[in-house]
Amino acid sequence: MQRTLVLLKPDAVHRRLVGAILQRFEQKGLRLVGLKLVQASRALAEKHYAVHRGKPFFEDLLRFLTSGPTLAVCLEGREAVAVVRSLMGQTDGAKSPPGTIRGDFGLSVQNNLVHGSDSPENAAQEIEIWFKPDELLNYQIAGSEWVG
Ligand code: DAT
Ligand code: MG
Repeated sequence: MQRTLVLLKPDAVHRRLVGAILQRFEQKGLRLVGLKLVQASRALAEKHYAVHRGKPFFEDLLRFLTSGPTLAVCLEGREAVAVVRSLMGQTDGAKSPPGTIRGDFGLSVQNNLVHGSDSPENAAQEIEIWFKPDELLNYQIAGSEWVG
């Protein structure tokens, strides 16, 4: 079963959208494996967004991610990486279609509420950045034979 790393970024927490966004992932059938409210340090934010180092928006992006609480979420399920990316929508909220998280709740490019890993390899790395092994739970979820 595939795992992915989701972040509900500080704008989601400040705008009180955490419940609404998490509900979409749960309703789709993804399972919670880890959940943790984090005040990200600059070092953590730099590690997470290392691939964007040197881009013009990098410093603002770090300032944003360290500006308030982030809910780190590890989700598991069939094709979890691609499923999360499709529920999120496009990077720019203004271009993201209705029905997606960013399309329904966001207008900004930077303050786009949610992060989702873009490949299984990056998911494994990002889960390691945000969670210690004992913060990820293995359990049999009720009804899994119906959901997948
Ligand atoms: P995504 O979060 O959709 O995977 P990304 O990995 O390309 O997008 O970029 C990471 C984050 O950086 C993105 O969520 C918001 C910010 N960002 C990307 N492009 C930007 C831009 N042109 N201006 C400002 N912020 C940007
Ligand atoms: Mg990305």
